[in-house]
Amino acid sequence: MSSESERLFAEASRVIPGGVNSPVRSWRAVGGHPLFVARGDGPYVYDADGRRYVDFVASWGPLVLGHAAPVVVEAIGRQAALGTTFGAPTALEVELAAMLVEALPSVEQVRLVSSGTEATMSALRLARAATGRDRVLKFVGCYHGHVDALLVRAGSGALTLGVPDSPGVPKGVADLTVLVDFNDFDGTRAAIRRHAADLAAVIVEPVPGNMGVVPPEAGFLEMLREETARAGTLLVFDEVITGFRVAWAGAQGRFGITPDLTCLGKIVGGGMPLAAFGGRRDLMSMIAPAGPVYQAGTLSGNPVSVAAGIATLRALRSGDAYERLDRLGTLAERRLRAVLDETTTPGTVNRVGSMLTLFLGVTAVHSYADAVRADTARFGRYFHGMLAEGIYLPPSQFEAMFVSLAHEDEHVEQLAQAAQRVLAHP
Ligand code: HOZ
Repeated sequence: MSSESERLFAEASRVIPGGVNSPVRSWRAVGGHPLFVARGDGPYVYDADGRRYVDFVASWGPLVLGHAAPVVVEAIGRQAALGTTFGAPTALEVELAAMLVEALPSVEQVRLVSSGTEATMSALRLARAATGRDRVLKFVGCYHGHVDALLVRAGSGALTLGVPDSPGVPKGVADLTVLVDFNDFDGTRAAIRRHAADLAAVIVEPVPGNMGVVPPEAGFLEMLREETARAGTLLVFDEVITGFRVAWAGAQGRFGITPDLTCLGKIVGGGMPLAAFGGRRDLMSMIAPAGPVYQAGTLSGNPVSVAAGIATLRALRSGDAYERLDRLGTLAERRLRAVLDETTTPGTVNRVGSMLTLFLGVTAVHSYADAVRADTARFGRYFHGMLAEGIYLPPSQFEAMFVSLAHEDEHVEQLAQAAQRVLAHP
């Protein structure tokens, strides 16, 4: 029987490339057609056929309060009624910028943009201008949006779909990108030293989430800080996923590292299109119109997005949000590990705070090389089994799933019991 999602996907495929507006949404890696979502409510999404799922995708990270959180919906409605965009400064954007500066000690000034890609692209331009150098170093399997220079051995949809290097990226641009393996101390140190004279920036997801979650090994981020400082290279933390996710002060707060520049997105926009890049005042004051490095956007600091972001950050700042997120994340990890044991399924769970990945077919994942050894065919069967159980997971082995403040223990228990049933029948 064909479903409404199937019908919509057929129609979408006629008018949208691949039927989706971002490749990770397609189910190429797991097979089948994507669910078309009709609405979300707290921990749940409802598809176009009216079926309900416990959602652990969270729109790929932004929805730390869950779907349609009343404080966010109210803030969006209030601002929308006053006007949706002015192309002029507003008081709200000053408030959000001040919240970001207060939350992240490394960020003295911040520029609001509309997407994570814009944030990383602009941070790299600034790093190149500030250092007078051209090369950037990135880690294989890390994903920083679809910036030309960073779409080289990239993670997320690029890794999932097997196109980590995109046609259309000029060779001259890709050649300026130095590639190393995350958690490879010696290789990274050697590459930074070898390219020091021309290395503008090292950009890193401090907790990679785009090859599945791969926690940094003890001392790795510290080593990056020391080596970049020695080389006069800027350390850029891409905290688009980890910002306000793994701690109020992001991964830099959780691990106690001070980057030169930070990119934010997802949670800072409260589920609306908003991102940011910021850092030391001497660097940020090079951004136009304060300085010569050009960066601009009609919808930058969009008031509706800013209102959603402020409402979300206020909710996260009050009470015990991060204790609760960590507790739920710990519970999910513990229960999924128990399921792997009980069903004698080879696999492992990587987690930092409320972001986690269940890897199948590999028993330890510390690197990209470990991640890509995962059993993606088995993951595809697991994904569809979980969907049939009413659990909505990212449709790729190489992504993070998220718990949110809308989840309760019972939702984590539903996740574990569904996984138990699905993995018991490989
Ligand atoms: N970072 C997101 C997934 N890992 C990107 C979402 C998208 O590409 O649509």
